Amino acid sequence: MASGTALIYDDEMTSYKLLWDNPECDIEVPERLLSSYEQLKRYHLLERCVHVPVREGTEEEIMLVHSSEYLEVVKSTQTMNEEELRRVSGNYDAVYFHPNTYRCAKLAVGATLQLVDSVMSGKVCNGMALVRPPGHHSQRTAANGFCVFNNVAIAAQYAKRRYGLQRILIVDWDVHHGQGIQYVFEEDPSVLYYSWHRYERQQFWPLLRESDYDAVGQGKGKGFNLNVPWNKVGMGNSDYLAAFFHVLLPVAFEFVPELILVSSGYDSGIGDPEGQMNATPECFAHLTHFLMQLANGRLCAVLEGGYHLKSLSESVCMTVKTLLRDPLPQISGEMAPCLSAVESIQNVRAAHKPYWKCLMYEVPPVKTAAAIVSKADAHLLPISVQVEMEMNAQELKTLVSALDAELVKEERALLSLQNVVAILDKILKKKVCNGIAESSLASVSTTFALKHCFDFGLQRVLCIVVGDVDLELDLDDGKILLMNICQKQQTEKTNSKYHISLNWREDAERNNFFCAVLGFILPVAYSYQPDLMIIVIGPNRSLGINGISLLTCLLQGLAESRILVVIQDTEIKLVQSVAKTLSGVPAPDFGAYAPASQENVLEIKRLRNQLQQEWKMLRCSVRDWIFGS
Ligand code: TWS
Ligand code: ZN
Repeated sequence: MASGTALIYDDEMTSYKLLWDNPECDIEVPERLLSSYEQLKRYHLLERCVHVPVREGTEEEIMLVHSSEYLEVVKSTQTMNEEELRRVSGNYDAVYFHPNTYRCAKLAVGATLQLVDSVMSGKVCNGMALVRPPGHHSQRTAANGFCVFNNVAIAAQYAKRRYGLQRILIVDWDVHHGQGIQYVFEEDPSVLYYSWHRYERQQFWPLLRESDYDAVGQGKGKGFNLNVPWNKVGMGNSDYLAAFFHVLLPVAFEFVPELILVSSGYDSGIGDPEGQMNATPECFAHLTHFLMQLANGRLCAVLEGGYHLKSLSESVCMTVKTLLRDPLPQISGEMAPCLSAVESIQNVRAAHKPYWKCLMYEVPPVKTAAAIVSKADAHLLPISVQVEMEMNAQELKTLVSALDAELVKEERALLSLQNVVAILDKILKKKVCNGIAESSLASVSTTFALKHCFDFGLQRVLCIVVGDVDLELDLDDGKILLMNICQKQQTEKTNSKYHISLNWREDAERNNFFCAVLGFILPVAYSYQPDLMIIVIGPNRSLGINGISLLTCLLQGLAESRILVVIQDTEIKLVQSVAKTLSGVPAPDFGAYAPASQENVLEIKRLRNQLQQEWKMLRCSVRDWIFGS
């Protein structure tokens, strides 16, 4: 087995910088390379490495990932004046060009490929390339986030071509999501991409939905994209180690990579102004050490971000020192991952469960989500319930306008949708099983939710309305079965197969709702076989909290337990009880059995007679059976 560590660096890559005032870009400075290189010298690590010269990446190599049109754009910046450079830079997000950028970007690609060649040829076992510009954000036709050519993505394509590799692992420990790498290999099962990143529920740059844990890859590449989104800042050594132990390493050992490429950004380290994380330089030694146990030790680390010069250079040294097989430093801090980290880890594991044996017999995903008006009440819900933020306003508008152009214009209506859409979306995408949403206008939000369901491709939705909520629905096609449980006799409406009114008056003395649920609602619901259920609780409800909980409890046998409960009037006791039931706690105690009132019994009898032709599970006598069929 090869030994030795390559170090690839050329000070020509410090020859470009930001030429104008732009606070968004002024952190990406030549000193990042200089200080890292100086620190390697100071620790006498440099002299222990094999020095490999850089070269330019060729156009053919760059075009393994990028389009020729984009290559021409970058090439054209060589001869531009400042004004032209500013204009081109402005076409991209968080990017600046300098006349030397093109040359350096080619050197960064070439340095990365030199490293791959050194490792693959057996000249060395592993190594690091200190390069600028970084690469992981850049895309087929776009520069992005200081990145011009995608050094690591090009290296993976190159290694596949040149060395016939079938499995490459890319570990992106930079604090930003390398969406550029994700896009290149999304459908490619031969490249496993792992990234953790500051995400904060999509509030952190690059603000992408596809940075979340449920982006698992596409087509043949499903299962080969691992995103660990950090929803809080301040993640430290134990959080990073936990993500390695419980997500990356089990999957990586099952994947059996032939080569590891590390998108080695150190803005995930302590002190970095971008990352705001807490991992100490020693942590990178441990991360490196774990990865060295895979792929026969064939590991290529390629610099990405890192803006706190001291933290950056110390962490670079820790990485190189470990590659050189020095003993590992002690890792500091209490060894306990924080709750937010564990939550992210659990979510990635659940999302990847279908694709990896090591995750298969594991953690159930979060079952219940709640979106409530008063966030201060969140602590009153069972701890297993995931409390959602309201949906991002822009995302909501986009979603709503696609289905209902009029609705978007009404601020109040739109607001009432926020919670409902956020939870429904989670249920439809199977991120959670069921959920509760408070909504100020249950009629508007339920009507919209139903539209959204059918747009998503559902066939049958059972909608049970308790209280006064007017839904404007077309109920002829059987895609919705609407059951209205109300107090007042609705004289003008007669029951039809898909629109049923159940007049029910709860008796304060006796809990007798069993009679309605067992004798009517469940048999009809089971006959219908819905693929989602929506329970809407409006004003003037004729059912108490216990009755609503019982209903919710027993309906969980249908639609794979997919239930959305929409509650109009903020009522924490009700939310609490329903949340308990949805998360699996048995129905509340009803006290001693009491038979239903005469009035209620007659109502159920009337409905059964009326509808048993249509809903055959209502039959419970031979007479029903013979005369009904
Ligand atoms: C780093 C892109 C703030 C928050 C998020 C400087 C202002 C600023 C610039 C763009 C940026 C930064 C990377 C990529 C990177 C921000 C800023 C993004 N950007 N990628 O304080 O390192 O790996
Ligand atoms: Zn970064």
